[in-house]
Amino acid sequence: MSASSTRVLLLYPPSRSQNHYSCPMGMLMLGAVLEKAGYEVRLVDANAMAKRLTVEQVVDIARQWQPDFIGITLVTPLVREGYRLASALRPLGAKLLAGGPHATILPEEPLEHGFDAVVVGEGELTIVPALEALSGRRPKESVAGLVYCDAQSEVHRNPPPPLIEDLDSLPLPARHLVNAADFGDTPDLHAHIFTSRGCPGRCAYCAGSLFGKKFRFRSADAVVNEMIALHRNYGTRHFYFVDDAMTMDRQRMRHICQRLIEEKLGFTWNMMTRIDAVNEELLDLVSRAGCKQIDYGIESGNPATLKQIHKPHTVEMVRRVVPMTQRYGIQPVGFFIVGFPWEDPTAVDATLGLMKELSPYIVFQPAIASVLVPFPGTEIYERFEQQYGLDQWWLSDQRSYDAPSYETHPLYQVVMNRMGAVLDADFFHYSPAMKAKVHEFFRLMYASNFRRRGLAFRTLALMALDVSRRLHQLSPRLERLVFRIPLAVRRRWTSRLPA
Ligand code: B12
Ligand code: SF4
Repeated sequence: MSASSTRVLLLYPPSRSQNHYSCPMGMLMLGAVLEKAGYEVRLVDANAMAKRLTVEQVVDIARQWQPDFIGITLVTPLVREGYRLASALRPLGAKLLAGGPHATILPEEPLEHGFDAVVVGEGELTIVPALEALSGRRPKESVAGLVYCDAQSEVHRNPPPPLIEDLDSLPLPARHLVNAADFGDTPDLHAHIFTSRGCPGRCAYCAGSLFGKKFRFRSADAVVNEMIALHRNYGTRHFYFVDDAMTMDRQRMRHICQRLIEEKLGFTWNMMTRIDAVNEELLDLVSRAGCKQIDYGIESGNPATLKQIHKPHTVEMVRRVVPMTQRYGIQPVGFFIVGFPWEDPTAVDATLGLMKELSPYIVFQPAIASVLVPFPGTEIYERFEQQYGLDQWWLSDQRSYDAPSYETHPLYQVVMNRMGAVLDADFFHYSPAMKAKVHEFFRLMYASNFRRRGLAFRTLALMALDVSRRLHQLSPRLERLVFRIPLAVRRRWTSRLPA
């Protein structure tokens, strides 16, 4: 089987909660590497905003295209869908390869769920040798990072591949493989850029072992050149850097900014970074270079919790950095987590207190992981696995979670993002008082964020959420009855929106 006649389908499994307005970067990187090696590649993201696909629809696409190999990205929240997809694809006869964060943390697991092999860690250097090994053109034991079963069903785990030191040597993401219409043709379609990998942090809840502890980065010139090319090819003017902590190397960050300023490119951009990885001089510079938003993982207002989860910042640093960010014309966005197993409602009050203080400056970002999720491979998981029976929760019906939907959850839980789902999973057996505190935490986020949308909207929206919660406590059926008409109108309205 030569590479030129070989078809590879790369898939991202379906989910109710993910709504992608751009194609996942990992698929674009692997697509580029495979094309360069002569393979025919197709990318299917089942969560593409304007073409959300079910497992059955993905299988239909595969049946029609008849790939020789299918590569599936596995992230923990979607691993059950990933395995369901693998079983449904199995009869088509293509070899199935898994990769991504979950596959890296638990590489043996996908082999028990229909995959032929697993690639651990960064995929760019491994995917081509892995496909060659799966088609019998090279010995499997020669591929670093490959995990597979032999004919006797014995699992072999080759040594991990070395981290890619020279990130500039990687090809640019294969953005031409993306069908813009699937993602709603938004201006953000080609806005994502990765500029670095790895984080030296050791946050107790973070499943970030994929790219290692060493901070590696692309050169400033490679980054700015990619921005210019994206502007030229797709008209992108606003960019999102997907790095975990973009500013870890200040010298490189200065070079990126200096070029953006000197060449007067007029681009704007958002990034994520750590509270301890910025200072006044840097904020001034990034602001002049077009930075419009910085996402910070603040996580807690409780000094004892910050210490226990090994956050490198203090509450005092947060109090200084957040308003300072806003002073430089950059919107600070904050991620918080509540529900650590050692926290009681009083401990959460410390976080609520900090959030109230910050609310004039910050936009809060509610997310699934805003209520602690014990991801495998994290310190939290290791510490509390026994005590809370967490073993393989991601495979269980009771503890799996996805976004609540209007069919299954009350209005207030659906609107308040994913809170309902993680509370349903009840990883840490919260008391009713703790659940009420978690509700207060989400309500505070929404009340603060709604302020930007005007008094009338804020008052009505908060009233609807409070009524929904009260009614649901009295009787879930009553809540459903009261909100049936407004929800039906909403459904009708959203179904009229263009696909
Ligand atoms: C951007 C991002 C998102 C975006 C995705 C948007 C999009 N269009 O892709 C959004 C905001 C939607 C998102 C959501 C969530 N995310 Co997220 N996200 C990221 C982030 C910051 C960057 C991803 C990225 O682009 N990386 C760069 C590319 C190049 O790397 P990659 O995708 O991992 O791919 C490489 C390898 O994994 C491998 N690979 C990947 N797929 C495959 C497939 C095959 C066949 C092979 C061989 C190899 C391979 O090769 C690739 C190239 O080296 C990562 C952190 C990180 N630094 O990676 C977290 C991360 C992936 N997210 C994570 C989590 C937990 C979430 C959320 C649950 C959190 C939340 N906030 O609620 C939700 C998931 C919701 C759900 N129901 O699934 C975790 C996953 C942990 C885990 N155990 O699975 C990560 C690792 C963050 C962390 N440190 O904990 N996320
Ligand atoms: S700083 Fe961010 S990426 Fe680094 S370990 Fe902590 S949570 Fe993970």
